[in-house]
Amino acid sequence: MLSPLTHANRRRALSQLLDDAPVLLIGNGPSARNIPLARQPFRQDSSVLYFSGCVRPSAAMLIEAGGVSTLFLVPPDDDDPLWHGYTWTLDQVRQELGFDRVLPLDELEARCAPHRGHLLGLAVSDPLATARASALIGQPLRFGDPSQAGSSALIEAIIRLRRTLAPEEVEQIRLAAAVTARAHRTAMSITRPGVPEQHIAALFDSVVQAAGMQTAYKSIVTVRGEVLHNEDYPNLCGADDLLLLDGGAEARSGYASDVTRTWPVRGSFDPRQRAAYQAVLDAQVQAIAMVRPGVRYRDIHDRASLVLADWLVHEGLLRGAPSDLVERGAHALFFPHGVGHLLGLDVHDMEAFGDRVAYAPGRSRSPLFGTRFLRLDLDLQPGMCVTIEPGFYLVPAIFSDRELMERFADVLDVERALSWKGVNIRIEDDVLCTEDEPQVLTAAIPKDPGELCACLGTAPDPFAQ
Ligand SMILES: [Mn+2]
Repeated sequence: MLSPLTHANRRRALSQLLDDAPVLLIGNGPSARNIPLARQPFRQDSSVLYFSGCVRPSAAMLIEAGGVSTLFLVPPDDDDPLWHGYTWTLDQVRQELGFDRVLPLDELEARCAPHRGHLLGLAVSDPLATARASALIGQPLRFGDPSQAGSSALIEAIIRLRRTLAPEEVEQIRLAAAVTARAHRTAMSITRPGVPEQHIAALFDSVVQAAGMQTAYKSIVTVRGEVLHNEDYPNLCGADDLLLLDGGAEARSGYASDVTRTWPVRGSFDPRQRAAYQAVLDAQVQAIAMVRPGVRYRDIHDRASLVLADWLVHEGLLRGAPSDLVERGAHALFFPHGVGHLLGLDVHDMEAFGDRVAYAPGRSRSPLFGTRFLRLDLDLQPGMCVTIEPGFYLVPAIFSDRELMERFADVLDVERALSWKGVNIRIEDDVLCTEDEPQVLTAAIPKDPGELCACLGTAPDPFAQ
């Protein structure tokens, strides 16, 4: 976890950026699974976490001039020692988290009253917390709608603070990445024909949980990698299949990791799988090498696209000059998503605030097929952490789209393309932009084909009947 001093410094920096305007942040509340007592796993809102380190449900924070900060909590219940074995006091939390004051949550409205009309606030994923914040700041708030995500000045200040990571934040991603590496290697070790996806997914998640962490998002573990965000595990691994695993641990402090590897179930690639794998790997390695200060992220996306287009022409799936094909977006028939995104406390960091986070002023999403899913187009700065994740897929929805098929009829060999069905590959690492060489924070997870295959099928499936 990060120190109380770090959080206090962040609150002071926020106040300074906002010329001492008062800020109200209300965190997520508990969410019931079925009966009130049985709850969903709790995840604090990332901005509340960033400025407080508080992982209790139903916390709120008022930051006043100079960064003077009050935390509001629901006080402990008299029966807590009976049911939970311990209790705590508001003053203990004040010392633990380094706040100027900690008060009962029901004083929030009274304490905010003097700032009426001036408070800045945010929407969070919990609708009740968002409604309460909306009433207090006097402005409509709606989570998931970037135009109603909160007070603009506050969001701009948070983006400025969160967009580059301090060394202690990078250290947290490294902690998550170390667990992610263990989980990926363990998943590789039980992969062989006949193993259910469900077993590999359960084992991956259990390694993360055994380390005291949660996964940063629902793990994708699938032999149908062409479904980009496939979250079900109904299949058995077939001998000729590639298994795609997109999964990452989240450190206890909230910082995420996000890694994809793709490997052959049989334990070795067939020639076509190997060729496509090498093309995606070449694209990824060249893209990673470009993660340097001042480089426009869109150019990294284009480089990865060009490497893939070059190979697609070589294999006869596309015809024409690779650079022309990329300009037209033809490569996106096989690589339909962006090459990556920002990473931090959120796996797509601050995505709830919309494109103002990851697109520089004056830049907006390209309307072009494929490139419109590019989530990031900033000039990189030291301290930014990004993913680099090119892929190659045969997506049925693309090849049954008549408009796309007509548009690219002159450059696409449909029959040859469809003969690659089942070869779906993504390779993803978390990369830190530094003053010089890029640092791959997830380099411990094998991706060199030889090293990768040596990790496959080396252990029994612990869930086998
Ligand atoms: Mn990702």
